[in-house]
Amino acid sequence: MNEQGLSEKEIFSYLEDVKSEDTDYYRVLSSMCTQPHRIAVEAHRLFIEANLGDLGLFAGAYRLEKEVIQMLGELLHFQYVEIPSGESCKSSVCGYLTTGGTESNIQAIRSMKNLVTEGGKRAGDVLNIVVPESAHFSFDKVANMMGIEVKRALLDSEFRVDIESVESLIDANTIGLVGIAGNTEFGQVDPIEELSKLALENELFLHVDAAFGGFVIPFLEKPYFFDFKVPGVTSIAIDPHKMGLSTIPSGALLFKSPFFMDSLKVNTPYLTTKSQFTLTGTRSGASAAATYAVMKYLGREGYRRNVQYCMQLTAKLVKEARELGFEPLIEPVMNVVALRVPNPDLVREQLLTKFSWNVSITRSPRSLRLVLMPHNTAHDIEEFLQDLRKITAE
Ligand code: 0PR
Repeated sequence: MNEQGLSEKEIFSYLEDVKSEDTDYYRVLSSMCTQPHRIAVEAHRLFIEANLGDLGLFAGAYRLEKEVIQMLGELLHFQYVEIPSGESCKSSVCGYLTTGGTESNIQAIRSMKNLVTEGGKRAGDVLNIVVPESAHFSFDKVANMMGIEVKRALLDSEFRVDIESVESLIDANTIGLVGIAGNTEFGQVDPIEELSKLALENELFLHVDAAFGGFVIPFLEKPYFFDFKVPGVTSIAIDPHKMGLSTIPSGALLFKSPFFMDSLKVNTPYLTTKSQFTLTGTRSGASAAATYAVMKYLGREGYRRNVQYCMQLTAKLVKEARELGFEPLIEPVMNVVALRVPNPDLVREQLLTKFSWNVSITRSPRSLRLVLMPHNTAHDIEEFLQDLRKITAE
């Protein structure tokens, strides 16, 4: 650090230079995040100093967090049950705003583990969870942090988890299952109802990772049962900072009842509140305000329009790619397309170096992965396909 402070002008001219190295999402087809909505940005600024790690000092931001959890609970069909003695929540749904899908997934599994090992039970057992092969790498962090074995079940030909494979992996040390509603690479939705049956039969928890799909699936024309309507689902991860158009960091973890969240409690003797069930201590109240504002501003209608727009781009991309001879691996379920092209790694590199397109690659099989977000336009898609054709014709 320099001894004497620099001038505001010097600092901001440097920051602006550096910012030019960042993307403004132009020609980005690889991201599940996007420009936050203007309303979210304004609300974020208004609550910039709010710390949800000390709820007593920031009662207003905390109220917004609770309202967001309530709205998300309604979106995800929680069953309302009044809990008179519940400490952390008044109604049956409860949860909190996390930094994103990674934290939500870690905490969901931590809650399973705490409930199963309460009072020193199962000491010495290596507990496990069964996740789809397509699970996000945040579950590798779970394994590493919590000493839980993460078993990966096979996928079917449509990249949904294969139920027989899940069943074959369940053993006496299995504590929970994970289903993904909108997997990262293909945008596919696992058969959550079948996972729910397995979970109920085997008395297991069922966490649904809807980090991406949570703000997409409820607004699709074709309904999928993936949320608290499905009886065995015990927790859901949903990220406002992805298709929810809020600011980063905005994730959310919802539990079916306070029973699950209470298992995460740690005493906080010197704070304005007695305990904390979050993973991080200091937490952004600005994110809560941003998410509250954009959800209120857009309403279901606004999110439906957003999803319709992205799905129209997706349909256009698939139709025009087919005309050029490129088939998608599956008929897209949401705004994620995995496109079969010859030599995808080379094509990806050339798209970037020659035409500044950012795309990503699926692991198995390797294909071009394209996420169609609100920052993309129909014109982008036409240009992208022209560039893809030039590269593959060489
Ligand atoms: N679960 C699912 C299904 C996800 O797709 C992701 C992230 C997570 C959990 C983890 O969420 P956080 O990253 O918020 O903790 N999926 C994207 C991915 O890994 C994240 C992303 C977003 C990556 C924008 C790049 C990017 O530019 O691809």
